[in-house]
Amino acid sequence: QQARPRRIDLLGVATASGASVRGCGMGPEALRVAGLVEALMELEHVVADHGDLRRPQPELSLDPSSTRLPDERKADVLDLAARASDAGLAILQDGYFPLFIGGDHSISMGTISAVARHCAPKGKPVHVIWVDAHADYNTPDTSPSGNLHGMPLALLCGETEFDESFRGAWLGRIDPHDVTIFGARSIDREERRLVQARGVDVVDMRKIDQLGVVAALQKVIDKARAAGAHLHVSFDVDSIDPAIAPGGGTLVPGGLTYREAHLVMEMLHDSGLVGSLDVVELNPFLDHGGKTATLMVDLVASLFGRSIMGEEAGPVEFITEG
Ligand code: 5AB
Ligand code: MN
Ligand code: MN
Ligand code: MN
Repeated sequence: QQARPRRIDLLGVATASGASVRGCGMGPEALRVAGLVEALMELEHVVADHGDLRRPQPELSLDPSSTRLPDERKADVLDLAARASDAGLAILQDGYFPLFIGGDHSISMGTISAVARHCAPKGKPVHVIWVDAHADYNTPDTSPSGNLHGMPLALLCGETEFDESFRGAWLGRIDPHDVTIFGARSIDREERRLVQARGVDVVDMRKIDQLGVVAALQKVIDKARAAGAHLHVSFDVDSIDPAIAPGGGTLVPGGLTYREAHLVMEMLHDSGLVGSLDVVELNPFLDHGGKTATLMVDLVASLFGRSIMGEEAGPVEFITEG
């Protein structure tokens, strides 16, 4: 184990190819402008910014009015997922903490693949906490929209309704039992059937309302700790209530409050189990003066040890190699 300061490797994936609403390709830059690197450095972490992966010719030939999935968009998503997976794997194998910033949520096909590929040979279990208004467990067959940002979990969990073109060497696998969807309040009918059939743990907003966010999250942390798992946090900005996080393309009312979201990050920090993080779906074009970007920077800072009473409170260790 290794105490702070920690080396955090930032990798942007500047794409909206998995979404029908354009703009979240600008997410990585907005997070930087909002002070992401400075916030982490202020906590005495060392940050290495790898810049952004992007398609060779951004958005040039995409038809913005098309909501079904054109082949070109799919090719883009797969290309970026493959590159994010390889880059993320290299960061993990160097023993550093990969902080992936999106980009739409299809990038997690690659980022979580990296984690799975890193952990599997070592026999290290993985637990994914998917903080999101949505379940993102559609397949091309069940999806009402055809948008790949609604499908990453199903792909990663090995649903068969994906054609062979998805199955490159970059694709890692996770067990549906090692996934917790946290904060959900909009799940499609067929998608819900699939999630239930596979035994994915869904902590929906009603459960959070009833149990309280602390008890709800503690169960997830306890499960990950008991398994000795690498905990990957995939944080979709639309998990937060749209009133305080308007910068997203698929907003749903009734999300996490400011304090609930911070408490989630603070508790995840204190758990010492988190080994990788995605921050996705931030759409600066829809944001109000950087409000959502700034909130996300503050939430990431909470995950990396910022606390109201100073840096000493609670354990400050993350899992490391070996
Ligand atoms: B997000 C919807 N379930 O599949 C679909 O923002 C929305 O990454 C997906 O969570 C939202 O199109 C994807 C209706
Ligand atoms: Mn999502
Ligand atoms: Mn979402
Ligand atoms: Mn979204």
